[in-house]
Amino acid sequence: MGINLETFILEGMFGAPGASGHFTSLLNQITLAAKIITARVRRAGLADLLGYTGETNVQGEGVQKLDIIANDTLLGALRRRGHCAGVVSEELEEPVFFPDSTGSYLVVTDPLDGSSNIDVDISIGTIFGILRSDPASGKPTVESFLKRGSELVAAGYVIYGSSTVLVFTTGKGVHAFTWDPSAGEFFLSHENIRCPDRGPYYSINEGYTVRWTEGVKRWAAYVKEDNKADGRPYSHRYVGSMVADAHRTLLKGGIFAYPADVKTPAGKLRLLYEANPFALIFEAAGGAATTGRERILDIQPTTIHQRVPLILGSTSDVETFKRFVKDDPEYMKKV
Ligand code: AFP
Repeated sequence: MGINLETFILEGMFGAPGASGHFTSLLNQITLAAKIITARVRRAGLADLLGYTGETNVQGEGVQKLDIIANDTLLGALRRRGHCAGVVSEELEEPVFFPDSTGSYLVVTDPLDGSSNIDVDISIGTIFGILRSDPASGKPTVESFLKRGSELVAAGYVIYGSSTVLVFTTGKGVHAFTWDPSAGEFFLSHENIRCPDRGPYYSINEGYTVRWTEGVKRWAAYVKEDNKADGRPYSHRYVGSMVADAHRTLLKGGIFAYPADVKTPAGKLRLLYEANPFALIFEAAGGAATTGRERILDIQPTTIHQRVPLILGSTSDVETFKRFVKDDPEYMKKV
């Protein structure tokens, strides 16, 4: 019989001397939310859950019904056992605090990433990161969330793809669990994932070529050159759901890039709940994550919905990208 996620988490807890069980319980609640969201995603077309609500979120994007469902499901699960003191969600302008909580954990999340792909049955996902709030400094505030990614105690994502897979790390190993709908359990399917050192895919929105800085243009030309010795040209893949593009990159190798460009020097993706969780996962799997200039996990956040250029993947592919933008004066230039 396979190892289910709950057993895996519990066994991890028993191996941690002095563990209170709160962290394990919190992870279990996130798993519960993932099971509920999976069920909703799988029934979306049947249950009239698709389509826009007519509202816009803090990023000015259309809010879809499943976005709201995923957000409410996660908040409900996290509030339940009192281990989580507050949440920053992509869907909410301000953090949510749970005043009754006695817990010392904070969660950052994009409850449903890639939601413009919902209506066309393309993979979407949930991203989460867990921080520790310092109980000695009283009730958490907005500032409590403004911590470097290197301070995350755990991070993970759930991809709702051809199967549902939950991937998480506490910063050491990266493990994936595949949802078995007939058993109603996540079973360990990939233990100690290692991101290959290079290639064979590059993943970037090629439609924005006109906005790229010279360094990014030269890098994109380089990965498409014919050079058998180092595996070029790379194949292009771009889903437009970061969870799907990053999941493929983690397992197969290569590079995912949502770089700075001349229109958006700060990039599009969000530091706290998109870039940081993936950066922790990639580094724990032997990969890398950078803005092109700086290691993602070293960035001191200043606001909760801050955006950041994000390049992640195989270490040698990320290094190559960095070389191309190193002396590019336009890259991340403040306007
Ligand atoms: P949506 O949630 O609005 O679909 O955005 C998805 C996303 O944040 C991320 O998952 C993708 O990698 C990226 O945006 C795609 O953005 P572009 O459409 O600009 O390439």
